[in-house]
Amino acid sequence: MTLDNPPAEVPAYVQNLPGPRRPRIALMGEFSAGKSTLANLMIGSDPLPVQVIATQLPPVWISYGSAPAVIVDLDGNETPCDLESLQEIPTEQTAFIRIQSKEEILRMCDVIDMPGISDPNMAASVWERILPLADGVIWCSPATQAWRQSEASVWEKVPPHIQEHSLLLLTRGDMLVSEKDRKKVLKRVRSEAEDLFAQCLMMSLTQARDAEDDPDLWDQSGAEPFVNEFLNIISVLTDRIARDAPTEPFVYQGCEATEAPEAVPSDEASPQTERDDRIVPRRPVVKATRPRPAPRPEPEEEESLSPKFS
Ligand SMILES: Nc1nc2c(ncn2[C@@H]2O[C@H](COP(=O)(O)OP(=O)(O)OP(=O)(O)O)[C@@H](O)[C@H]2O)c(=O)[nH]1
Ligand SMILES: [Mg+2]
Repeated sequence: MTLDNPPAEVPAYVQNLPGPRRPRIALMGEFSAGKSTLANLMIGSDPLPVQVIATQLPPVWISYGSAPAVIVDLDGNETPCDLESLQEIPTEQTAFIRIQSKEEILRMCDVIDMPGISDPNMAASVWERILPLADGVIWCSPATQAWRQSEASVWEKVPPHIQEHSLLLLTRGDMLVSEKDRKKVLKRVRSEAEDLFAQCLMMSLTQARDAEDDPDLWDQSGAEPFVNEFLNIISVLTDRIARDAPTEPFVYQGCEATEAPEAVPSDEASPQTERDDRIVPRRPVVKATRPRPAPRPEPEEEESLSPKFS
């Protein structure tokens, strides 16, 4: 299967996916673009190795739950996966590694951390066969060399129904020297790629990761607009899946979807709430044991130790 040649039948490795069906967001981009850093930032518990130079990982599919990690091969067979010794995974025969975690964001969506698109040591088929299972993509492209021709030529093959629920995220915003440079790069990339994504945004993943209880650093990182766009996409996809689930291919065949996707809590305190079921990002929240710094724009009751996306 390739992007030009989608599968005629539901692949074996999809038939045993545990329900419920949630929107699936694939993190894609070139080698070292920040995909795993973003996955860890979104999920909040660092389930993924970052910058494992010697290791080529197959797609890592992260969903809500507590089952141990497994390697799912192309026939749908599952074998236990030791996350400490990922080096030995034969990527050609592997569909994906499945990890479960009980983090809040995973109640809203599955996250699929993909290998780099132009990794010379890994066949493109390793990610191409998983991409059609995604509902949307966050494409990471380093701001210092954003949106190269090699990225554009892969993206143009991605089906429009995935493109329209996708974001182009320019990572490493902190590596550009000035605000003027950041605006210039964003303007250039938007002029080239705006029509191919729901939104193009820039942020610093490392600043957002390090923001912890520092709302200024969180704002400076550019994370807030990204979180809002991301949550909008999840909201749209959740509605669509609820509507289309009975007829959708690749979904429930062979697995029981006993539980409907969970309703996302609304923020009753927010005056900007446009819809009753609108999902609202959780911003960095001060640890309960620490003194609170300056007044926060939208205080939240929930405790959290790090910035999260839910
Ligand atoms: N300064 C800076 N460094 C970043 C940023 N995002 C990621 N990095 C760093 O870039 C390196 C690679 O990040 P990864 O998240 O492993 O990249 P990846 O896309 O998962 O890489 P592969 O899976 O190997 O393709 C790590 O050292 C990150 O800390 C950012 O926004 N700013
Ligand atoms: Mg990675």
